[in-house]
Amino acid sequence: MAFHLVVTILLLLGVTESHALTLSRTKTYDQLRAAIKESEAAYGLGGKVHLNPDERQADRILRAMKKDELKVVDRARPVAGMHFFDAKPFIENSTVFEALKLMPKGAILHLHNSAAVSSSWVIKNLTYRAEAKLCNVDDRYYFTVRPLNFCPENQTRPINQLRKERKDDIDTFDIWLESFISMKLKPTRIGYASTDELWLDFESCFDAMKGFLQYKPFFEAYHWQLLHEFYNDRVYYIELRMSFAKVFDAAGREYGPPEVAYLLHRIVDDFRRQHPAFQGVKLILAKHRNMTDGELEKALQLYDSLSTTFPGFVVGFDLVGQEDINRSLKSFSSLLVQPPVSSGPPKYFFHAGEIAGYFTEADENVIDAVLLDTKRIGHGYALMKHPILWHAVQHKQIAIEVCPISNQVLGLVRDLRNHPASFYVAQNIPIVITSDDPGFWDAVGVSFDYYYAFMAIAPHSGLGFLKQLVWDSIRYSSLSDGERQNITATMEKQWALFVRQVVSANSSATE
Ligand SMILES: *[C@@H]1O[C@H](CO)[C@@H](O)[C@H](O)[C@H]1NC(C)=O
Ligand SMILES: *[C@@H]1O[C@H](CO)[C@@H](O)[C@H](O)[C@H]1NC(C)=O
Ligand SMILES: *[C@@H]1O[C@H](CO)[C@@H](O)[C@H](O)[C@H]1NC(C)=O
Ligand SMILES: *[C@@H]1O[C@H](CO)[C@@H](O)[C@H](O)[C@H]1NC(C)=O
Ligand SMILES: *[C@@H]1O[C@H](CO)[C@@H](O)[C@H](O)[C@H]1NC(C)=O
Ligand SMILES: *[C@@H]1O[C@H](CO)[C@@H](O)[C@H](O)[C@H]1NC(C)=O
Ligand SMILES: CC(=O)N[C@H]1CO[C@H](CO)[C@@H](O)[C@@H]1O
Ligand SMILES: [Zn+2]
Repeated sequence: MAFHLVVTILLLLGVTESHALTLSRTKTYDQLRAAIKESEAAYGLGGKVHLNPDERQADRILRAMKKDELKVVDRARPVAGMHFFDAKPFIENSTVFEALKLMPKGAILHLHNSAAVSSSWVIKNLTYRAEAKLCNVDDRYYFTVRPLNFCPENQTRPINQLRKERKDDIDTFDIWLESFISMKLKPTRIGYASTDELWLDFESCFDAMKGFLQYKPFFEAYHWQLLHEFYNDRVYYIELRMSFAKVFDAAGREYGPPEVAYLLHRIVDDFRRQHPAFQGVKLILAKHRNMTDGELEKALQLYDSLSTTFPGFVVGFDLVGQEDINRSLKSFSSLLVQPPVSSGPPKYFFHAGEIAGYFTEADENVIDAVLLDTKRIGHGYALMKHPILWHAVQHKQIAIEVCPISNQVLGLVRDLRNHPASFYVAQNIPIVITSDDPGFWDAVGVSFDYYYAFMAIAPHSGLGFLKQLVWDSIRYSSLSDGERQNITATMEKQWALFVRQVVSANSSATE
């Protein structure tokens, strides 16, 4: 719309009553109102994206679908405002979701390997294998293959044997197994669990899963499935956070971090041979933040050697875990600024501000992340409270890795229409949409997170917003120039195909 209308709005918002009166005589109320809406849409994330004629048609169709869907439901309980555990069957029924599943999503930039694969696959596949065992100690259960040092041998049993004993009720048995690695099946699901309670359950899922991923055949099958689930969800590239825990094989041979990196590299290569459109995976070394200075030093040295051995494959460093009750980034800052390694500080991809506010130093982790020159911020949920930082983040083009369902499941926000990413979208602060740990909450891939981004976080958005998110996921990745060229070529083809699919699925909604 005409530039002078924008100027009018700005004047109107800043000027005196008499000015406003004059203006309202020259422009009708409705015109000004429409101009405000239009200017806001153009200002926010995706507002300046160019759409070709096909895309404009797909945009109209998507907006019509969205409007239908937001209108049809019970207005007191719109799906976009529901908790994912309750909303999932409705989302799966949605035509918007159908379209989002078809959409090529570029890159996934925030994902933890041991929580990435759907829990149902882990149960239906890994626990049915002969080597799978369950250890029970202190009222807790751990999947494993070989005896764990904290679990007496007489408390470790083959899962198939246990399952046989329940032959009358295998479904219940399998759901019980799944409850060790699914937040949806934990007691905290019901009621008003505190952050600490939710995180205890969440960490228990990682603890339960760990033993399986240390066994080479399981490690390989699991990561193959990971690539498969994300590729099926139209993801072409992944930056995967992992701890590089040791792996052992059937003969008892142990594989240290470099060999684990090599194993994964081979799995990805094999997958790419079968799926040439898939660009690949890069790894971010992610260690639990409950460390001593000495342990952090070792972790930084490990990163140094891995990134030297695997340049372009091991590309970053991160600290993970519940922020408010653990050490702050500031408490580590001198080591992080000047690590005791020859090649200088790593590229950082810090989790920071995944927090509602607990009045600890860790509340300010976002400040330290930016000072430590983080390339992206994991979650950045608390960024909204730091005006200097949102300007810095915009200026330095530090993307916020937004994980809507994760934030909901871990209790930061109940209704995703209230997620601070709405503010980042309105302010055109760069974000990417990603899924964090989908396997632990009965999601798969990243489409469910895109659903909430589109329906709850940016309810007035259309195809331009989605296009911006998808292309930004490549822009803010660690891909090299050559790799960028290749994935861009793939994405352009897939995107055009997607747009045509949307248009042809509904040619009636054209204007
Ligand atoms: C999904 O859609 C079908 C057909 O419209 C309907 O019968 C079913 O109840 C819906 N399920 C949910 C969970 O909305
Ligand atoms: C697990 O998955 C692999 C490959 O996806 C398949 O070959 C194998 O048969 C499955 N195993 C079980 C027990 O379902
Ligand atoms: C398991 O073995 C330990 C000794 O190693 C013994 O003290 C304990 O009672 C045994 N537990 C069961 C359930 O048999
Ligand atoms: C830190 O966290 C890891 C992962 O949860 C755990 O294995 C380890 O025991 C913890 N260490 C301390 C000192 O709490
Ligand atoms: C890009 O793709 C071509 C053709 O598949 C391949 O030969 C080349 O190595 C790729 N470049 C990079 C940097 O991956
Ligand atoms: C086309 O869009 C309308 C809403 O504009 C929707 O009701 C209808 O189900 C869509 N048809 C198809 C085939 O998707
Ligand atoms: C040093 C410290 O505070 N460590 C805590 C980090 O968080 C875990 C739970 O996630 C606690 O068990 C540690 O005590
Ligand atoms: Zn995370």
